[in-house]
Amino acid sequence: MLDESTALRRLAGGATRPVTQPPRRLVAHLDMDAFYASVELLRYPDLKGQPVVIGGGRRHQPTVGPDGRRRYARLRDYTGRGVVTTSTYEARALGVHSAMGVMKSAALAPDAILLPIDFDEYRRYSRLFKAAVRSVAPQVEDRGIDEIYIELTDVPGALDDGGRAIGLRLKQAVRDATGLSCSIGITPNKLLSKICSDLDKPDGLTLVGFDDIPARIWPLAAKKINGVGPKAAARLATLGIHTIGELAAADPAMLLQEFGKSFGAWMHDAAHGRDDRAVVTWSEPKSISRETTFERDLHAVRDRAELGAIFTELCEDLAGDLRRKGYATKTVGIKLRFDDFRSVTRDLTLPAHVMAAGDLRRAAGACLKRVDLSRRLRLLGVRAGSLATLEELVAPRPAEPADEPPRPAEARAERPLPLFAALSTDER
Ligand code: TTP
Ligand code: MG
Ligand code: MG
Repeated sequence: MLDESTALRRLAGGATRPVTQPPRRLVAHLDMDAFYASVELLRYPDLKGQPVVIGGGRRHQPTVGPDGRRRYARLRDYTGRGVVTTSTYEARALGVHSAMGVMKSAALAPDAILLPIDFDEYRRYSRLFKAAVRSVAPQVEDRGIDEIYIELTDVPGALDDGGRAIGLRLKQAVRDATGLSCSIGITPNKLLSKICSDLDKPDGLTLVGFDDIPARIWPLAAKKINGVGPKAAARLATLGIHTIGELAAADPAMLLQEFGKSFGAWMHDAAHGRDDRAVVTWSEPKSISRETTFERDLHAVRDRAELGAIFTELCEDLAGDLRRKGYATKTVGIKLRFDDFRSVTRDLTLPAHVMAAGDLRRAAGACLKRVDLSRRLRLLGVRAGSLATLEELVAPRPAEPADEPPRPAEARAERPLPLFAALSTDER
């Protein structure tokens, strides 16, 4: 935590620091364009150029008519509570945006096409584009399904032209591996690159150096800074601060007073394009979870079978996530949301790490027994916490000659370790 005099001293020093600094560092932020929608367009290329919304369920799967032509669901026919995950730029032009209710989007774009969400496919493409980037520049920080930071400083030649050549190579690598376009910002730090990847979407490449900050960054809305959320932006607006430039020019002492020492000082630095966070190439997830909102509210007794099937499927998906990422869990939790929007969570710590769907299902079921289920449910989620990597859990093996072939999984499964028991059950 910064004390006030240090914070002010830093700000005073910062305010007079010249903005012309040679780019000793280059960082890229890469974000895929209309990601889920673009992945869908790869399998339905006939939809290119049309307004398409991703937010449906299985019943919105396209069908093939007797004439051999594909039939798509239209927004106007939608009823339900789904939300738009994303949409093509053509749909966005009609006012549709992420997180909007599908029914609301139908009022804006009734003829737009609705496609079901297929997370597995988006995850597959996510892995593909990240691997393509790593083959060009290995220092990658994962920031979610469709975006990453890339440290370019040590990539040979990257600094020579402000990052243009490496930026073009990254875009080409992503396109070759996936057929998809992305937008990249390349600047001296993460903060500026995150802003810049969004400036020329889709298929953009935006290079900004410290010298360009007044012309390129200061005219933008303050909320374009990642970390200035809607609340802070609204508060800034009441102070007459709308743009990043106005924020940069604001009296630092006033920012500290209005927003507290650390957030106030951070906002001042951010408005001047200062950020020295490293690109973090590896981190352990704290937990992995899956959840689903039901098409209609379900009751624990009256809809027992349906609820049970969804519950089992969530545990199977979660087990798949754990297996793919190489983790086992010792704390299994559930999250429920009732028809009155009240949420509850329960968790259970197990005697040993598990990763099989059946084990997750049993533990989650035990959690469920501890909840009053008289109200109907809107949402159900399952969470795996206290994660450990499989390497961490493997007991030290007796020394083996180096040339002995690795033992098959079945042989290892004979060990009396709960983890291996879980592994073998899961693979059956
Ligand atoms: P974004 O990168 O925010 O959006 P996008 O890739 O669809 O479009 P853009 O070209 O503007 O980057 O999010 C990536 C994916 O995450 C998006 O395709 C769908 C999903 N998503 C949601 O499910 N809900 C949301 O509210 C948002 C913002 C995204
Ligand atoms: Mg995106
Ligand atoms: Mg994104």
